[in-house]
Amino acid sequence: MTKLSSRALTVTMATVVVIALLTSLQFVVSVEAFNPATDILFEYGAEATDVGDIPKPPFDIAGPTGSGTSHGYVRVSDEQVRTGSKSVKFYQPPPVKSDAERRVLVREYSSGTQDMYFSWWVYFTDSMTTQYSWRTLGGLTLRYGNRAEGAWEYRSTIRFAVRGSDERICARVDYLFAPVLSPPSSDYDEFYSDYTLHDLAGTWAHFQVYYKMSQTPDGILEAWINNELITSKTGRITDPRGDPRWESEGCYWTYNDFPYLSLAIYNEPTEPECWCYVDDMVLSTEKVPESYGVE
Ligand SMILES: [Ca+2]
Repeated sequence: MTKLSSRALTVTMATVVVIALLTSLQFVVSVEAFNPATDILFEYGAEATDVGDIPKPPFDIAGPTGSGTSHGYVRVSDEQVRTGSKSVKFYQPPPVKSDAERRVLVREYSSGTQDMYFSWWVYFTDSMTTQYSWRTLGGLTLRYGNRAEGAWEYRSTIRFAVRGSDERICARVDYLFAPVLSPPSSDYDEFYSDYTLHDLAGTWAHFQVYYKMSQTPDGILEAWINNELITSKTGRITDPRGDPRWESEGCYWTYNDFPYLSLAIYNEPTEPECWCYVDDMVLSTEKVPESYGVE
């Protein structure tokens, strides 16, 4: 009886050891999946730019876009940082805002690839929790079409926005050939997270999206907040060249044949003055872990 119990105990302990080994192996593998030396396509943590300057190396857009004069800006700041001593401040002035002032954003068109993650951290201030409106926070976007004025007709996206009277953060997917202009896109899904702007105000929140382009039904669109998966759309065509409309409508790319990164506060002209901070923006061929910061 004693011998049997001892054997059972030994087997149990061996099982525990094996499970522990497997768990630690999995941990090692998941950590090693991200190698900054080989996986990073683009990163920016504001450390090499002077406070008050426009973020460098240059984004294709860094600041207000759209028409009208603007007192809004995107500037390097030392007021709130996640890593190092600087971050990027997005600022919108009080109402009534010009078109330019309600579109404060950065975009970078050139560093991507057709299978990549975009990771960034945002510090929402209380100034952003007093409002209710549609608001783009950022993500990855493909643009294409056949219009003479730069092929802005269609988009496919995986990005974050804010919705509803409780200012809930959601991941929004625009599927292939979603119209950019009127009529508004109808071919999209929004996946609500448990987070509201109010929940996240005063903390650094981690956003990450994954866009795997494919002309056959094995494309992937995914989004996480603080490493919590908000949506995972798999088994879809995610490259417009895999859709017959690419040929029939004579489409071409607006920028490149891969998604571009964008970050923004983008809301209505009547919204109050608001600002937030962004740090540690990374485009990567592997998922970026929570512990990574841009030196
Ligand atoms: Ca930084």
